[in-house]
Amino acid sequence: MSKKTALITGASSGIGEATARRLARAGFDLILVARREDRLRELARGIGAGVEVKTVSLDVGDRRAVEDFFQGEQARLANLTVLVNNAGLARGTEKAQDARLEAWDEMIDTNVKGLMAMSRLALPFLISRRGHIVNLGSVAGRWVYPGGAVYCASKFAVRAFTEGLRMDLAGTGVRVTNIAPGMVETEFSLVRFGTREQADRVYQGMTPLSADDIAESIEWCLQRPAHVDIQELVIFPTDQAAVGQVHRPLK
Ligand code: NDP
Ligand code: 8X3
Repeated sequence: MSKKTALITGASSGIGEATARRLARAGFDLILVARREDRLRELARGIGAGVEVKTVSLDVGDRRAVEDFFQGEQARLANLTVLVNNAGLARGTEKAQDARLEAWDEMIDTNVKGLMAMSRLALPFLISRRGHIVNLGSVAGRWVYPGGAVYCASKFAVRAFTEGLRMDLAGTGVRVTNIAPGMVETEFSLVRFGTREQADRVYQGMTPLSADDIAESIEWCLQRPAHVDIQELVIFPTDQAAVGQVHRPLK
């Protein structure tokens, strides 16, 4: 029987990287996507023998590049069973009236349009194998916070898209899951704020989730029997009672 292939976007860091390691151990061949291909290659080198790993330098927000990727990888995609739409980012926490439009474009292009294009183009393969799409939403896709208008809007869109996909795909056997984490210590805050000092302050005095906590949850969703679809998982660190309510006992 042919092996199953998982395509993971944003695999050069954080949750995507941890998910790649787990799915490799679970026996999937991998297609790993991100802009920093050197990081992907390093990750691929650390994954043991017996797993076929293809690394692809791709900006998921670049529609033409995404289309070219799908066009060029038809043979490898024939075994596509899992798409993990993880690539995403936040830029800044400025108030809307102070924000840069470029930052808004980057979040929408990556978190929303990129995720939608990847899903649309992967669907023919996933339908033929009764596959599974896992989207990285966020608690920011349920609760808005000050300075997060556009990042939150992007994650609300991910949740709506996930629910819509489930409806449109009813009867195909394809499962769709929205993973909605709270605070996970990855490069996310470094990308958002730009300095290590500001990034470290986000997690100071509390115990955040790790990338592998989320990867484990993703793997669990994939391992449910074919008749079980986890539509959404909301996962907070114990120290985060709600968006904006963080307990910092170690401070
Ligand atoms: P990281 O910054 O550690 O990882 C983000 C990944 O996305 C990187 O591999 C990056 O790779 C990739 N990426 C970003 N932009 C693009 C793009 N245009 N094209 C392709 N790849 C891209 O953050 P996380 O692991 O924390 O984030 C993963 C997902 O989880 C995101 O969607 C994020 O919104 C979500 N999330 C994160 C939370 C957190 O607290 N950390 C909480 C809730 C959700 P490269 O730069 O090489 O392209
Ligand atoms: C990332 C978590 O709380 O910074 O999605 O929005 S948060």
